[in-house]
Amino acid sequence: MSVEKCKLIDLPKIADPRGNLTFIESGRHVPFDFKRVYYLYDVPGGAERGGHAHKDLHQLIIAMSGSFDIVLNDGQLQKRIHLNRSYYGLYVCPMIWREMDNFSSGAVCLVLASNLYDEQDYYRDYQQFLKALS
Ligand code: T46
Repeated sequence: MSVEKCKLIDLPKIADPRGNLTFIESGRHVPFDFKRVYYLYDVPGGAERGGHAHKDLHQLIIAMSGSFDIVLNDGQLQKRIHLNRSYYGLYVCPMIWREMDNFSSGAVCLVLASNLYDEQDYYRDYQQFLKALS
């Protein structure tokens, strides 16, 4: 798995003078079926989240409101991505270390995940993550 596999997905957008609408169908607009939705909000200025990798989980990360940065790292390559549109989703494949920072005031980060929450799926120690890669 490499950072190159993580990509921005342009989600369908129905433009309307009454307000725009975006929809996501499991397995159709994202390259996996999702079983869980969670969101980060009320993130204080200067806070950092993430700091882990997943063994098997696929995720789509969307800036529903406001903006933030995600740094993706596959042990070799590192890429910083700024998310600030609710019609773009960042697909993150398994075995990618991610860190999130630079949250704007009022930012909401929505995540679609391919599986239910399982702490056993996490690498929360960077050295262990690197060891697993090698
Ligand atoms: C990721 C980034 C974007 C649950 O009980 N259920 C859940 O579905 C989640 C995601 C978390 N939790 C518990 C586990 C921890 O006790 O909530 C607490 C905070 O979780 P964590 O430190 O993993 O939060 P973040 O914001 O650092 O990371 C989360 C996701 O875990 C991760 O998959 O990619 O958001």
